[in-house]
Amino acid sequence: MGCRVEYHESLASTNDRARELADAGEPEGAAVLAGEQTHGRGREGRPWHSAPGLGVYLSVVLRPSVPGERVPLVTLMAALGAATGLRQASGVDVRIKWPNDLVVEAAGDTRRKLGGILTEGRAGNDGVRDVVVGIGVNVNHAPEDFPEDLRGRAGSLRMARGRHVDRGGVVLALLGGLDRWYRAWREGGDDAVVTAYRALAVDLEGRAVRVSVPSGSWTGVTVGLDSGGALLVRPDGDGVPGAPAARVRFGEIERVEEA
Ligand code: BT5
Repeated sequence: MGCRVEYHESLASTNDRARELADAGEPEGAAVLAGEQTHGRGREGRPWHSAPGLGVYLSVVLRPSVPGERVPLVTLMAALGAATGLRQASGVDVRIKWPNDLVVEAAGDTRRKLGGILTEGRAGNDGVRDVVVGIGVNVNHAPEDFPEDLRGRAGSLRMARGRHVDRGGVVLALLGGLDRWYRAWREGGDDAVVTAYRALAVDLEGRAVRVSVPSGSWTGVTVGLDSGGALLVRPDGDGVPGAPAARVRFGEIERVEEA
């Protein structure tokens, strides 16, 4: 990872630039970094607030030889790589909220999101052609650096650790973590990733959640993560004993108060 790293002071989105590099035939592991993004994005076109000079905005080109249905595992692999790298580099207890959020638990049951993963894959004639993995991490933000609507739920490594964190070190830790878990995935398969992911994830079991997918939203209780990386959720009101849980392969999960 990071065999070649391209740095830009400002980009619309590092994922877009990495896509261009993939199109130009750059090798796997080529990376793009930006000091700020003017149109940083999350999943489903949601915006990613990318303040200049405070965060890390990184995208990497991957070319895994897998069928399209295994691309969601890339998100889990990258979240795991990012979380392990950040834990090592900062000492902060970074956790993963399924599927792609990097979070820290703060005092008083508040949880703050300090990073996220955006995976964009493209199909070729024979499986996946390339995948761009984008990682955004809030590094040295203070609460007032976030727009008002994010202030109560966004955090940074600095807020969690109580002092300034070197962004260069964060970049190296992210590339190192990604490298390690991408290799582990290719050599050990989905199991290796899913097992380690479970150990760092929050709310995988016994948590009342709202599941939002493009077709609508519903509530239930989490019962685990299956071997393919899908979240298992038992829908509320599902009174049939032993009825199988729903397999949620993508979507948005929010905690809800238990009735
Ligand atoms: C994500 O999406 O969490 C994926 C974010 C990926 C960003 C990286 S930066 C490098 C690369 N280039 C890009 O253009 N993107 C990637 P999602 O799970 O959809 O979460 C988006 C939601 O997170 C927003 O709707 C906000 O509620 C919240 N959010 C936005 N900016 C945030 C920030 N800086 N910190 C914490 N939360 C934020």
